Amino acid sequence: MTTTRAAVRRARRAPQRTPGERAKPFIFAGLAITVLAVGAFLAVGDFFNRPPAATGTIDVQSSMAGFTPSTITVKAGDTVTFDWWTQDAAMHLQGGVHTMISPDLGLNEQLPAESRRTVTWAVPDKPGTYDVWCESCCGGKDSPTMHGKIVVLPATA
Ligand SMILES: [Cu+2]
Repeated sequence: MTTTRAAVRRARRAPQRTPGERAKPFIFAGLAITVLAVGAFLAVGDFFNRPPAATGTIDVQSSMAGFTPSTITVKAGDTVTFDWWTQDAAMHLQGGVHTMISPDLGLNEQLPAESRRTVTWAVPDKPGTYDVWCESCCGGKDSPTMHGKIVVLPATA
């Protein structure tokens, strides 16, 4: 009888758990790891998905962080080609486009969501540092983030 009572006591102290209940912490850990892995993948995805710029072109990405690179250097009088791309979805962009606007430099271009296009541009013979901005997302011209710089070097430089 004592053995039985002891067994009952032991059973009360350690409630029986089903295999499913025992697996719960492992399932949770697995889910947590999966979520972290997906997050990490999305965070570096921009880097891995970055398409290589065609030779002789200037790679420019538009995103919620503005232009990448934020400073573009060109030479007065040159004809340059931007290899311009974005991974942003239309829902984040006014009119479904990013824009590249610099009235002083004759730039007023649009880039549809999740796309890539080239912009061929004759750099005016006006050396200096110019403002370029995107008007169609994240506050547009009013947001410092949406501005970049275009440095036009003298043709002789
Ligand atoms: Cu934009």
